[in-house]
This record gives sequence, C-alpha cells and structure tokens, in this order.
Amino acid sequence: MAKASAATLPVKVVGVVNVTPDSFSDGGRHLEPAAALAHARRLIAEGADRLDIGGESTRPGAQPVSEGEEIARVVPLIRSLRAESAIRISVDTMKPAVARQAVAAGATMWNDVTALRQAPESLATAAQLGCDVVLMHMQGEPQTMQAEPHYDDVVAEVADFLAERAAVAMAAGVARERIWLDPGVGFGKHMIGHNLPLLAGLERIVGLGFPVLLGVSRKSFIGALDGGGRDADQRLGGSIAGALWGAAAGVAAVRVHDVRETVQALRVWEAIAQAGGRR
Ligand code: HH2
Repeated sequence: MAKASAATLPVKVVGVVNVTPDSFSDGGRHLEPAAALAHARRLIAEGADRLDIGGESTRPGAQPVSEGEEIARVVPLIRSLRAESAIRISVDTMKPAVARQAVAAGATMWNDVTALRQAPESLATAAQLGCDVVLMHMQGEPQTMQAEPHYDDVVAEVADFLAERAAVAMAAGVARERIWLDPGVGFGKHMIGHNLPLLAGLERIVGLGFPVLLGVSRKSFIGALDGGGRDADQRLGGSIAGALWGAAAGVAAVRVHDVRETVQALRVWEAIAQAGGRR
C-alpha cells in the first residue's frame, strides 16, 4: 500500500442513508421516515462528517422512481436533520428537480452518479444552486451498465471522462472549488477486471486536482474476492480495506455504510502516520 502523507489525511467519512425499498445493501431498512431519521442520527453519533441521502437505488434492475416519490422520500428527512443537526448533507440523485428541493431543504452537496448528464438542465441547475457537486464516472446506464462493460485502459478512460466533465461543469458556471470527482467503482465496470485496476490507479484520479469521493463500501467485488456469495452486509472487512486503500491514494472522502468501523480504522491509520512523522 502506498504510504500515508500529510496531504492525504484526515479522510472524511460520508455515511450512506438509503431511503429506498431496493438498495443493494440496505434496501427497505430505512424506507419509513422514522427509521430513516433514526439511521441518520445513528450515523451522526458514530462520527460521520457528512450524510449522503438517496431516494432511488442505482443498482442494475432497480425500479425507477418518479420525481415526486423521490422528493417525498428524501426532502422531509433532510429538513428534519437540518432542524436538529449541523451535519453536512449530500443528496444522491440523478434528477435536477430533486437536487433543487434537497438544497432548499438544507443539503449542501449534489451527488450525481451521471455526472450531470441525466437531464438537459442538470448543468445549469448545479451552477445555479451553487452547492458542491460530485461528478461520478459510469459507463452506460444503471439498468444495463453491468451487461458488457468495456475499456482499453480503465484508469485513463475514467480519468479523461472526469476531467472532461469537470471542464464541462465549469464552462456551464459551476465553480471549480465546488467540484468533487468519483471514479464510480462498480458502475459499468467488470467486478474484478475493471474495479481492481481502477482502484490500483486511483492516484491518477486524485492527481486531477479535485477532491475525490470513493465509494467501495459493501460492493460486489468484495464478495467476489471473498469466495463469492457473501451478502452485502458481510463485506465489512473488504469495505474497510477499500477505504484505507483510498486514504493511501489521497482521496478526500469515503462513502460508507458502516461509519463507526470506518472511522475507527481511519483514526488508527492517522495515528500511526502521525507517530511515524508522516503528518
Ligand atoms: N455508490 C452507490 C450509490 N451512489 N454515489 C457515488 N458518488 N459513489 C458511489 O460509489 C455510489 C454512489 C451504490 O451504493 P448504495 O447507495 O448503497 O446502493 P443503491 O444505489 O442500490 O442505493
């Protein structure tokens, strides 16, 4: 693993709150408003720096959700959290109208897995809202992205895509300092043949000069590397390995389901780096 350096730590921990019936790792657990709020409170208590709240699953085969339904799932939760906590809130949505309502309710980041490509008005909306924006790489569409992903050089192609989307966003009026990048582990990528080289080449994405958000938590490639067939909530060790790998490569934040364990792992990591005079 690459060595830690002053520039790479501390890494922020973004806790995932999926208000969906069908998310791949926790679908249905937090669909009821009270359960979603309780889960969000728990992640805050466990040390999350930010929460990423989503009302539509992006996993292949997930049911599309209407704008109204997605707003009804995420906006009241954001409003409740804003009223009781100073936690930073990100909204995980492909729809500009949802992002707009979420920001009005108190979100300060729009996490868009389509990198502002889903709707014609996405770019202008992001510029207008003035919030932080995560531009994520995905090959294809969520429904079909895992059918036949193809790359000649996955690291170069993801880096080029992200650099181009950042340029497009800035040309549309999104401020440079608002832009985050995400390589999109698992989004239109072969489980082993693409995700692993992409993670191995993460420093190239970090080298683009924007803060990088990394999401490896509970993803399928962990189950595949662990003998196959592991349920999503049985992938904690692999999720932490991925978060620490990201920390070593210099990512700014990791998007995780298991906040407490990830915070602990990163704290130990940081303490060792400090003791060795690397911070
Ligand atoms: N992964 C998921 C969803 N959103 N956003 C970013 N920026 N990066 C990711 O890696 C990422 C993401 C998938 O995880 P999850 O939210 O748990 O599942 P689902 O999409 O099924 O709700």
